[in-house]
Amino acid sequence: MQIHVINPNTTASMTAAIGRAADACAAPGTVIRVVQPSFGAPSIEGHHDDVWAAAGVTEQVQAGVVAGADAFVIACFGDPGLAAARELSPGPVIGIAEAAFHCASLLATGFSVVTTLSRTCVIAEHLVVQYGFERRCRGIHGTDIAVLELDDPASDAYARILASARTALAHDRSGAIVLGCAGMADLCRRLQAELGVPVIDGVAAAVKLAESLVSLGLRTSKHGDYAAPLPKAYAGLAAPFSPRTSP
Ligand code: 2AL
Repeated sequence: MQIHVINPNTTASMTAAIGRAADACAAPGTVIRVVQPSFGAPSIEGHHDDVWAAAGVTEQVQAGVVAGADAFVIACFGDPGLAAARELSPGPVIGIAEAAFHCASLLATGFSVVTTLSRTCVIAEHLVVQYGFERRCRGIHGTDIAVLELDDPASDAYARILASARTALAHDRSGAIVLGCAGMADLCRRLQAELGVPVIDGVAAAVKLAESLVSLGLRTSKHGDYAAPLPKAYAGLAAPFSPRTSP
């Protein structure tokens, strides 16, 4: 099976790190193809970045469908473009935030999210409500670590994330930690060992859920709003993204 893992930002080193995290958890027989959009922001840290990331995701899903992807993972914690990607793809599309919320809820009655800049907390908060996890998510903690700091081995990001997770566990009545950025994937095991509670990296969670759904023969429902977008000619900058024929 072929899973396309989309890093919605344009930082190649982060795309490579996400690819390593996906490869590390993929089952034998799963081929991971890690891709990034041809345009957009170097990191997704706000609503404006998010809009361009969503468009970039649709670019990569359109290309991936043609290339024969069985499933897609959107490897950014805002799950940019998730619903649009599900319209475009016959196979499952899994966002790392939604995947992590589901996995955390199977392991603890409540979870806390530890994320990057405080300004991104509201994006996670909106997703919690949209996905119906209000009763499970007990707190969302910004660390004020910029996404690309996570890419820098010399930064003190690990220590700050660990401290924030300890605060969350002490005050939120939560039993698990969800990591709120794809760039935190390689910190997951070490954090879990030190914290002694389940720590969920959405990239691994999404890859394993995508594999499971494909193995079960399950695909995105095309009955209703995830039906293929109606064919029409988009104008200007959006013209190359015009939906043509149903997949
Ligand atoms: C992210 C993420 O996962 N990738 C990115 O560029 N921004 N999330 C976040 N909360 O900052």
